[in-house]
Amino acid sequence: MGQTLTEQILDDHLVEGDLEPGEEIGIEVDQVLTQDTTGTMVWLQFEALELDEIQTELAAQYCDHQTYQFDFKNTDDHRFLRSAAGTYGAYFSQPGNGICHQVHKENFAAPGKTLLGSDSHTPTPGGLGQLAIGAGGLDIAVAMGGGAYYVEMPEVVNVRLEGELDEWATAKDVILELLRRLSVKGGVGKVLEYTGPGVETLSIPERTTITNMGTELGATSSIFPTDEHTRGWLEKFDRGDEHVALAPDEDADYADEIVVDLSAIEPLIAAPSMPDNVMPVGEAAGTDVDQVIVGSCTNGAYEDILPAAKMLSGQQIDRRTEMIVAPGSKQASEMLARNGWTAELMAAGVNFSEATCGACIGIGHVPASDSVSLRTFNRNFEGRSGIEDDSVYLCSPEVAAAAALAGEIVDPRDLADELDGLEAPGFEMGSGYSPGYGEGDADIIRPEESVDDDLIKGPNIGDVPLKDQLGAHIEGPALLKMGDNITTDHIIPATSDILMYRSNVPKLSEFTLSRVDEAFADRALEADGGFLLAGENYGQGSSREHAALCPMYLGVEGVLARSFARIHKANLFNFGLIPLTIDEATYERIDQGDDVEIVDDVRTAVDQGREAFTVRVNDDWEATARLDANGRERRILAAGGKLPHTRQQFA
Ligand code: MIC
Ligand code: SF4
Repeated sequence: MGQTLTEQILDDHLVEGDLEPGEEIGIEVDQVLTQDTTGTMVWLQFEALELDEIQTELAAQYCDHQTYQFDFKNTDDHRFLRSAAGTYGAYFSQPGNGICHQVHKENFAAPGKTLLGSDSHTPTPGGLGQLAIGAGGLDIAVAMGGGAYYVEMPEVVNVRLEGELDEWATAKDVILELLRRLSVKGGVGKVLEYTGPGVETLSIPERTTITNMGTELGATSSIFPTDEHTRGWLEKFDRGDEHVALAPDEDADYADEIVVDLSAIEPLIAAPSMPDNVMPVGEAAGTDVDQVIVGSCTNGAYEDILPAAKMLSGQQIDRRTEMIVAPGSKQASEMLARNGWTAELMAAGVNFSEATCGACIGIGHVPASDSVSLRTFNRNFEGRSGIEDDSVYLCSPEVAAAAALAGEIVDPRDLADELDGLEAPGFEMGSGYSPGYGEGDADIIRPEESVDDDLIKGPNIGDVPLKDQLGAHIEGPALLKMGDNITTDHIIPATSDILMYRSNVPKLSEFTLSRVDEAFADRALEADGGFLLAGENYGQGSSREHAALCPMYLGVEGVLARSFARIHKANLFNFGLIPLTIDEATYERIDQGDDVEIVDDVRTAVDQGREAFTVRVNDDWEATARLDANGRERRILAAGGKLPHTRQQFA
């Protein structure tokens, strides 16, 4: 039986296990990427592992999330990151050079290689045939030290693309269509592999919009085969020699097949406040729009912004609406400027942001109260834009530009009928990129150009807290009862007032779950132990390990949930918190404040590989909770987390 493309790449990198879905495999990591908000912990952990230099082929440190440096703490973080990259041998992308996924795609993404990144949208270069996976920071630190990355062998699903996109339909609508069909849980444990005759109709920026947002499906990764589009993209950056022909075997065996007829795709929109709340744009038409933003790691390429620029050229945006363009990289900004589009957009009334994540996590351009914001981003979780009760819609640049012109949500096809001369902009590849990270690139410091050989730690850079080894007895209150699909944005928000403490865990912990219950952190500290209680898909969204680290710091011992999101579950193990799965009846019956005791000798049960644990509630009734963990995860849990465990191993 032939192999899927995913299996081929995994096979090439396999160091442990068999490619059996559901079984754990260990893979060699060729490249790592990290960014400013997860990177500080990565390097502190790398330092704690007492290693001298990075062992992967390439490591890249980006400064992209908080580039406005509102507070010296952010600037201290950036200086620390530059010093760490220089000291240990990573490329350093300066603040303002762009969002990690876009800059990596331009400079380093390499077909057939593996990439591990401390950001959940790391799968973006899957559009170039790279097998890229998002993970917690500690997993990145260990991989940089030469350790394998362990992950459950995913099921590989064939997403067969047929036909060709019609006018006004875009790659963004393809991934929104998949979210509509599969939901934010639909990709958990899966790699989505795109095949079929529709593939060749999509350019690299279009493919990477799709692979980027596969994360919103919960997928482990998403990948396209390579072809002349891939070669052409690499050539634009003087990297044509990195092209590798990649395709699944003809008799590859997929776990499942999803057929998407591109010609039937129409303009879609994800309504507040989940990326899978998808509907045809027409169904939301007529809603007044206060703010429009085009950009982010999903739609921030030059080619993504170009259609909006063409639509707005010579026009004026509606007086009710503010519009911002936030390019994904400085390269994209430069191309817009060189080709005259910046001036066109400005004349139409658009404001420009530097190339940053910014507004995507509520840093700048926070919507007004009780207002509607339309964004070409990938996430619209409630409150993420920086204001509670926000109303954020996700859509393509075309739909965004149409709304800016009309002042309300409108199907661009209807607007084109109304407005004389508004034509479908189509998709056009850019030319005239400046070549990537070679000598003379002002914004990327190559390892050999480093200006640092020691870590520079400002007063905000703290230590990595550690947990004791797992003991025999765990008991404590159910500290907080939560519903389904709780995101890591709920657990540790990323807004600017909080983000500056990512390298200061004691301070950051004060904000733990504050979006759900402001009193949580105090209650947890006081209880000094206890559990979190949650519904399905607990911890979806961001890869931020702080969502496990901070509860650990507050004394939380474990999470009882109906199910877990992949990266967050790994982060819970990494910081020594026990993730237990419970059934619906048990979830319904436990109330916040109830006393929960694991009856078994937990340490022995974990060591012996036991799956079923008995929990006793209020000393009154009992239920079964399950620990779904392999031997490695159990050893990590027993050691009190991955850092102590890895130190033992490296020693
Ligand atoms: C996000 O989109 O939520 C982030 C901010 O990029 C996170 C990383 C972080 O929390 O620092 C992610 O996607 O992993
Ligand atoms: Fe940045 Fe938003 Fe992309 Fe996360 S999803 S990397 S915050 S642009």
